Amino acid sequence: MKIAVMGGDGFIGWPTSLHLSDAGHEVHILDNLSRRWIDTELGVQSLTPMDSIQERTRIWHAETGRRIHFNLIDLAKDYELLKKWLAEHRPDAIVHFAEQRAAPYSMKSDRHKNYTVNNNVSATHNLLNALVELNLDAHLVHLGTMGVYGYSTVGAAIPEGYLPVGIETADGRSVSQEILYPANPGSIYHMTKCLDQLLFQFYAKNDGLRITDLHQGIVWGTHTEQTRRHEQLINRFDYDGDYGTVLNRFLIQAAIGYPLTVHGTGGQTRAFIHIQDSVRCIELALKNPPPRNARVEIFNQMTETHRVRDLAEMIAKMSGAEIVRLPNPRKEAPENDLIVKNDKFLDLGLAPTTLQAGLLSEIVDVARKYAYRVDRSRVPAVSAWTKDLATTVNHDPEGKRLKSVS
Ligand code: USQ
Repeated sequence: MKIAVMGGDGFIGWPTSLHLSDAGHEVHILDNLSRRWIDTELGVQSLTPMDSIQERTRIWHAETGRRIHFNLIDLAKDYELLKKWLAEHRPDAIVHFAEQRAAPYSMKSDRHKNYTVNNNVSATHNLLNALVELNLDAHLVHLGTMGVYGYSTVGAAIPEGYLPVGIETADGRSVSQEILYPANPGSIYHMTKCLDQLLFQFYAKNDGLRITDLHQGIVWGTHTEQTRRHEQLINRFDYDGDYGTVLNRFLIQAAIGYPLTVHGTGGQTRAFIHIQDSVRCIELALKNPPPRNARVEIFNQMTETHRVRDLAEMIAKMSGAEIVRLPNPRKEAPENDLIVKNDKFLDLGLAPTTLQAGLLSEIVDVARKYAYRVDRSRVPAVSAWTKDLATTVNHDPEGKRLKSVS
């Protein structure tokens, strides 16, 4: 297949591009390199040293003889350029990662809220709009999030996108219907993925576009089969308070002798998936497109659920790290249960990579190797969801704040 990977320079976009190229597909990355600019804005860098996208693709070609093409295009701002590229290349499928993906970054300030909404919603809409305009029947696979469902305890499993409901009609009959599971976003970032869902519903219904939305959990790990092949193919690895995600952060913290930063009681339960499974799921979704004029296909892309404090305890036991409970900068339920259905990927043959000591210590080893690149003052998460919370989350990185709550 000829596949366009929108956002192919990012944390999942890059290993996905390698995985698909390795499987024999013709891969074209479209990316505006915004993630690299955000690093500059925040004054942080990936724990792992990352080469330019051009250098990465050059190394991949030298190693494997396969080419990954790179195009500097901003989906949100360069609609005409995007349309021109799609008209010229007419890909069979498109994987869409080209969105700002960090909840804390999206909540940093009014400017970051605007940026996240404008960027994410415009990128998705421009893409859909161009597909219709060009009469291009490319299967669109979008990276959504488990966060569209919210994490409230309802005592029943979260279905894969659609919820069967019974409705009583005005004349007293009972009718049943399947509706999109009620959206319940916990951040501006998560809200943009809820808006994406509505755009997909409309374009599938109105124009018959073939769309798959992957509701992914928190990704952990750094290497995939392909990124291991050469030092310069290494994936990015975020540890800072905005872009680092919980399990990877705990592992890096353990490696550099920093207390594990549990927010609140650590009673938050979340869905997780290893990055190797993430790229496999994307390939499985690409191989199984919905027919034209069908409803949007939705998969829950996760393999297990864990409570934040259990993860911290497991890593503390494994590494001897200390745990601290910090005031939570987020407005979220302090404790929740989470049961999620993920039968569709299992039925398609996904064999989940679960949290095992081997893989966890591999990540600690990567973190130790590059520990000299860590700026410890960027570890605490200080982006607060409300002004009230901002006053409790002070900007005293590492020192007094950590000690006072331990
Ligand atoms: N947390 C801590 N300590 C930390 C960091 C986080 O206790 O040092 C807690 C947070 O308060 C939260 C939970 O861990 O309760 C998860 O936070 P996270 O930063 O790992 O994940 P989140 O902000 O939800 O976002 C990440 C990705 C996002 C993806 C989402 C999937 O950045 O792109 O969509 O995971 S999900 O969480 O299932 O919605």
